[in-house]
Amino acid sequence: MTSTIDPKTIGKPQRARRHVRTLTGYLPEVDATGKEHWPRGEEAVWKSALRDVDADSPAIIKSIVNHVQTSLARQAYNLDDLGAYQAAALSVRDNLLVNWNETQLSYTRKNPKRAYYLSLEFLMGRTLDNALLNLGLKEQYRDSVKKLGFSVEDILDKERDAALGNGGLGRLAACYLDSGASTELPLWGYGLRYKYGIFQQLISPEGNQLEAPDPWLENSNPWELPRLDVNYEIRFYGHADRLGDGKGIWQGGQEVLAVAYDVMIPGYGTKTTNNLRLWESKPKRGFDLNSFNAGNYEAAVASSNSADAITSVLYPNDHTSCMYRIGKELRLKQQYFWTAASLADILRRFKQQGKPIRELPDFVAIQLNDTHPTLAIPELMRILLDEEDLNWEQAWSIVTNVFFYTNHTVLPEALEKWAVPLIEHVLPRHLQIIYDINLFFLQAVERKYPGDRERLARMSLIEEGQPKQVRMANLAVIGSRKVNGVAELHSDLVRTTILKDFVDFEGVSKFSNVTNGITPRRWLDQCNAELSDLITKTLKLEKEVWLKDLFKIKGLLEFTEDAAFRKEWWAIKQRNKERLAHYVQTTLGLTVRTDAMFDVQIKRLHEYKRQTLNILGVIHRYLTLKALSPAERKKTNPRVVFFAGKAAPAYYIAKLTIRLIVNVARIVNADPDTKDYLQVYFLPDYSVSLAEVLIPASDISQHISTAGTEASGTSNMKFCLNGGLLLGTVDGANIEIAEEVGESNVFFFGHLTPAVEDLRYQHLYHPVPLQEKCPALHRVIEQISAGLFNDAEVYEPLLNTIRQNDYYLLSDDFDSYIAALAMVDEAYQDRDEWIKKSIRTTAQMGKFSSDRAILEYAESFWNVEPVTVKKK
Ligand code: 26W
Repeated sequence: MTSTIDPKTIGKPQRARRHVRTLTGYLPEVDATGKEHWPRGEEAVWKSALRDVDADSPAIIKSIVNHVQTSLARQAYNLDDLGAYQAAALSVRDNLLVNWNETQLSYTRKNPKRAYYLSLEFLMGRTLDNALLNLGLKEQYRDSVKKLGFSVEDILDKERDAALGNGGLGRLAACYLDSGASTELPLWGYGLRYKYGIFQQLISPEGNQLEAPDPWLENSNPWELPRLDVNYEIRFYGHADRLGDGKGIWQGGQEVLAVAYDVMIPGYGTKTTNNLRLWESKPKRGFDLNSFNAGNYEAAVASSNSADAITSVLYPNDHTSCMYRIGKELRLKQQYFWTAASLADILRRFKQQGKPIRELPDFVAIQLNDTHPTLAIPELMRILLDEEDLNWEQAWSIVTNVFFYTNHTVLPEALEKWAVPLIEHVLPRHLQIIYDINLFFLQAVERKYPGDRERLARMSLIEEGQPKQVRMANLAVIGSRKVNGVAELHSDLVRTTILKDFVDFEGVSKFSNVTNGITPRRWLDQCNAELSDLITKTLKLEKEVWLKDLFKIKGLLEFTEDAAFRKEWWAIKQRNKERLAHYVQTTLGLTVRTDAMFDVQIKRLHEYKRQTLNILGVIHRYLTLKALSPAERKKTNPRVVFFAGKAAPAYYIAKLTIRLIVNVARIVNADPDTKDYLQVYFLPDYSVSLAEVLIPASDISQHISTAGTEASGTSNMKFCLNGGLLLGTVDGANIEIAEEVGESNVFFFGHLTPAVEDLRYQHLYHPVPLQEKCPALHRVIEQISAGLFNDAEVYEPLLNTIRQNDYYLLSDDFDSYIAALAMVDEAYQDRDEWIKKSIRTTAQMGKFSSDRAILEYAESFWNVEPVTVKKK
């Protein structure tokens, strides 16, 4: 990299320096008549050589074998499934690149307003199957690899998940990229290219979660395009001096290189192939030659190590922003590194149009995926003030018309706050700007609410205390044009609780809702091909028609009374259950009975999601079964309960819950009295790919968070789209699912949100002994304490969270939960009616397509329109 640095500029304040000779930066020269000039060489020669997408088997075989020879340097006799996967993936990638180039060129030509989705997480999962489906080439590739001696299913299985996310927020970002491309919106994603994704989860014999690194890049990644030509220098530390009128200068410190890697995002049934640009950190100068020559070898490599470390690993915390000091600084550097590189890249692309900077909001909309990218607000202010030389008002007006902020949780511990001394150390100029933003903001608040000190203190960007902290949510709100929650109830709670002061101050119109969605390509057509084919056959519609307009599956309703259709519908569910049983058999060596109801709860382990309530319900069922006579047991509904999910490594109580589930499973599954009526499984290492096996197999899925805590949930949508019924609380998107599919097809229980605060108050100031309040739960808890599931004392901390504060209201919801479970049993007895409920549920899930959600963002937030990429 050294060659790119012109020593003359060392130490002089620099905008994130750009070194760009980008393909996408090309602007075709047009003459007076508007006719484009071919840039170089003979146009005909180029045009005849340019390839198109290979859509027929012979061409596909040629391309795969070409990569076996030239990319893998292998032959037919030493090619295994992994090699076949890599060769097939490279050939599909070539097709994606053809469309990707055409798409970027169309955007450059048409210069539309673009949207950028800034997310610190993109939980993409596997790509090959999705790319084949979106290109409409799955069958061609199935035939081609078959002719080469491979099964497409086996090679698909060789791909590692790109697991660059923790859970809901990261997967939502991935679904939105698929929908952005499928609705032909000029939408790019910006994130980080972590060397290690979310940790691999292993479960020890005692039931402890162990974490192992996820070296997802070890077999190289065919789905990314290293863009060594696109890189920016990002500064940290150093010192900042004020120059007056809000301007300043930032110098010294450490500079790190941000290098781009592009991931192609193909749309479904369209040529549009958008881009996900992931940044990787590299030392600016390889390593510090001077210290090396001075014999100070540690120092020589230290700066490069610290540079590399920035994008080394994804933080595995989901909902808890509390971390150790060291971890905090690196997380802050990740957030600034990614937002600064992304903004520099966005501004470079905008500037190529030669338009004045004040028009930026007319051509660029930036969505902040939670508060993690909030530093983009002071960073854009810094660029506009210090480098574009705008005055404060001009700069602030541009900033507050470019950004849009989505909140994904109201849990207080998840709202990010950064210590002022830390920001001062790492980003001295940004702290100055944050203080200036706060000053002007509080002056405006004071003008509207003179003397209202509490309100000023609540709304301030700075939280007093030792140390002072910057409230990132407050900054995201005042720096954004629009703010939204991710489900109706959640957006209401955001307006009436955490951001109430800002609603009062700025007016409610700024605060709206966009209910989450899921892509029906991956979460129906890809993971449940049989059901997808049945829907296509039954609706007598091209698959492409209903998969791009999910409301069309409402047509299934009229087949509810069709017994033959119901038979096919149920047979597919049964085969999906056998596929899951096969997965458990091959990975855990355990035999799952498939003539039972499959009950599934899969999501991150968190007290508010109440996996603990589920396992306590399972123990209640077990004790009930034990108390029955063998004859009575025979009348009960065999049930198989599946759990899966990772706990943040430092989240002790969540890990205890996993241990309890694993040990209950061991005892219950081995109990001769009950093993034919109740089985429990904790499937390790939950991932997008495992969800694709679990979700089509569920009869019932559980979304049982304490009311008012789950912002939306998205797995609830995936289960219902695959004909699974929902057992849940009146929370998040469960409510809108029930509105769409009909309350009679959903099993609700538990207290409602408005009651939660009072109940918590009761617990604190008027506690009722558990054996009195909920004898059924008391019995279960005392059985655990008595050691029914071994090492009793281990679970006391978990049980005490219920005996004492019970902050998540398990003791208040237990009885209605058990009653709801009994309702489910009873409903399952009438299989025909159950299948009708399943059909009615799937048929009315149209609203929950992420296409609907992304078009809402485009129309009511970003003012961005679809761009048709012309066929060559
Ligand atoms: C600072 C640590 C941290 C990391 C991630 C705090 C908070 C988060 C995310 C916001 C947590 C998250 O994934 N939230 C989930 O977002 C989904 C997509 O909107 C919702 O469906 C889930 O209800 C919400 O819990």
